[in-house]
Amino acid sequence: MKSHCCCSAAAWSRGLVSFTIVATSTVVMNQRAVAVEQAMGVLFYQQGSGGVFHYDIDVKDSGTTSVGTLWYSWVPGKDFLGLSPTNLAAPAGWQVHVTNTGANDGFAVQWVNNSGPLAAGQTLSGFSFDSTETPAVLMGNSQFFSGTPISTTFIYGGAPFSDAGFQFNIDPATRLWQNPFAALDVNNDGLITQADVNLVVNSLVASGIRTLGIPTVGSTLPRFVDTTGDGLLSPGDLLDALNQVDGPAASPSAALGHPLARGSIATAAVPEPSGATLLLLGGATLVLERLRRVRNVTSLRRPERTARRS
Ligand SMILES: [Ca+2]
Repeated sequence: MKSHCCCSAAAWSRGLVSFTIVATSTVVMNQRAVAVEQAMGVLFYQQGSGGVFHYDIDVKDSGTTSVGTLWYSWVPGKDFLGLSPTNLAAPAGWQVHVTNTGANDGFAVQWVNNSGPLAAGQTLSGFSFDSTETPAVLMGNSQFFSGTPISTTFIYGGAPFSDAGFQFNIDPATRLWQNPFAALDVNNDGLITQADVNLVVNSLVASGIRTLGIPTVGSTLPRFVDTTGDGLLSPGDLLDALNQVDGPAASPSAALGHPLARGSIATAAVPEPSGATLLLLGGATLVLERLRRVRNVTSLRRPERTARRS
């Protein structure tokens, strides 16, 4: 009996443990099953002629569901832009049109996907339009609905009104030359590679160290060349890009001698670089070396990098 009792107690105990595990798993599964419809975006702009600005939205699906509709400057029943945008464009697989419900309503831009929505975690650009409304105006409130920001935006997982939607704001960019979702992805292809380093080097060679200012339509500079986000095209941008491409195990000196880095400088230069550009590149490299030494001495590298080198 005693033994039987012990077995019963053990079995009961195992049952309790099993029950606890099952209950815990159910909770975790329920937590995982909760879908999050969410997005974030930035409105980039370039100044054109005649007071026209070219606007381009970069949007990221920051939730766990897809994005099939992007409706800028809108909530159900209300459109917030003061003027009807022109020169509408859309990424491949998306259709675009302006929405407006009458004289007492503003305007909005609706993009709807028709070939495969934006997946969770992915980013997409190319949602663009032109307008004579300035970035400062688009940063403010609607003239049609006081107190509501023009930047108010909605997404839906599929077609418009296909679910509850998610409301957020897409404001004009404050870092006009920096990739908002991956600062080192200069060419915005979703990867951080030698190609990004090459773009920074090319830009330094072609344009020199300079203040970037407001982008203009037709500018030949890469849109996201300012990896540091300080509004300058400088060797600091090159330092940022090289550090990432070289990887965590590279020492400062090895990084400078990295085949990819040297190759980029050699092959990225304009066909016949002038003495001035060579001087600039040399200066940039010296500044880069100095910055690297400072970072090394002051142990600014992340702890895990130091651990991997030792
Ligand atoms: Ca890239």
